[in-house]
Amino acid sequence: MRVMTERPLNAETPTASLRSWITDNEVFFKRNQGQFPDAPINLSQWVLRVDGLVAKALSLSFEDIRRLPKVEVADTLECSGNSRSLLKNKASGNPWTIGGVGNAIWGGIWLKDLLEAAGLQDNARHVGFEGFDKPMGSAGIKFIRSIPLGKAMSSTLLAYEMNGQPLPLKHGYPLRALALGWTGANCVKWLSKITVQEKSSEGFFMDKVYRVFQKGEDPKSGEVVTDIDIKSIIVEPVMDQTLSAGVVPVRGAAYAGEAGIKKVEVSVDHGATWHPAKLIGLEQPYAWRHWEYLWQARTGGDYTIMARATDANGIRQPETAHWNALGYGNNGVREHALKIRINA
Ligand SMILES: Nc1nc2c(c(=O)[nH]1)N[C@H]1C(S)=C(S)[C@@H](COP(=O)(O)O)O[C@H]1N2
Ligand SMILES: [Mo]
Repeated sequence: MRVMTERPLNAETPTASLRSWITDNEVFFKRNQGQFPDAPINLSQWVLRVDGLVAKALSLSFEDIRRLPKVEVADTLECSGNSRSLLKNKASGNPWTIGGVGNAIWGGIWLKDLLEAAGLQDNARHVGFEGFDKPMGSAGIKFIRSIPLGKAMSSTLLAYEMNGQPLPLKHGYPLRALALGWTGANCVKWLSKITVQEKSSEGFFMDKVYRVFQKGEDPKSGEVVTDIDIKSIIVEPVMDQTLSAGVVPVRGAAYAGEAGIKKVEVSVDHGATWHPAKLIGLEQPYAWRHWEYLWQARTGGDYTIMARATDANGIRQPETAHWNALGYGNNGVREHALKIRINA
């Protein structure tokens, strides 16, 4: 993996590992604001508290969680800051290239089942999540996030398995939230408490970051980063690769959060003309779709390859990314262009 920082651990999925539909747990990108526990906590001591605007607060053991109906769903998880380093205008934050993303099959329970067991009060509007990782840095702020009740009740999972294995320590053992199709920041790891609230949560991780704003603007005036926008990445060939003339497979993945993928097109002439790519591999809600275009490269020279995806609602990736101060959601077609050389 390409490690950007060791403490806290921030590392991206290697490009070669983005070629398979399932991203192996070992190479799945790791994004942390704080220090995760050194060793798995003792399951018999772990408790999940559900409180706030509920009829009856709950304290659940891991066994209680395991006794609820299990579901397995695919979800492509992407960090809000993925592809930040590819922006022409630099934005501060971890210098992700394209590897702040991965796809896994997550096993767990629907958050809805827990919330229904606790019973919602009439003024319930948001659901807050708290993890037990240790805050880092002088500010010492806990990673607390909330999502709107609608998302919590419709499509949010509490996962204890990742690709058929117990949720790995670095990915939130023993239990994490997954707001399906939403960026990683909405998916709190090492869950200890779930609180039903009238208002969204407050604090650094809600108000200062994970919002789309321009330099000089109050971060809080910006929209909260939620659903992942339509995007495609090229995973084959790679930047600056030299290839021989002939059939050059161009392959990648496209994803759109809660929406499906309608089509992907590829250009090998810097965006002048576009060719339909073939959608390949598995198709599942909330999961990326792999695609390929078999390019007949006849003439030697330098080429710029680009991919652009359109989601099921007909929304196409922007030609260039919508810049914002923290560089979130870079899904620009040009920002993801590859330069390669063909030898005749
Ligand atoms: N408790 C806690 N949950 C967290 C974080 C964190 O620092 N602490 N980071 C978030 C961010 S910004 C992302 S992108 C995802 C990354 O999940 P992963 O490390 O399993 O890939 O976890 C999210 N959940
Ligand atoms: Mo993130």
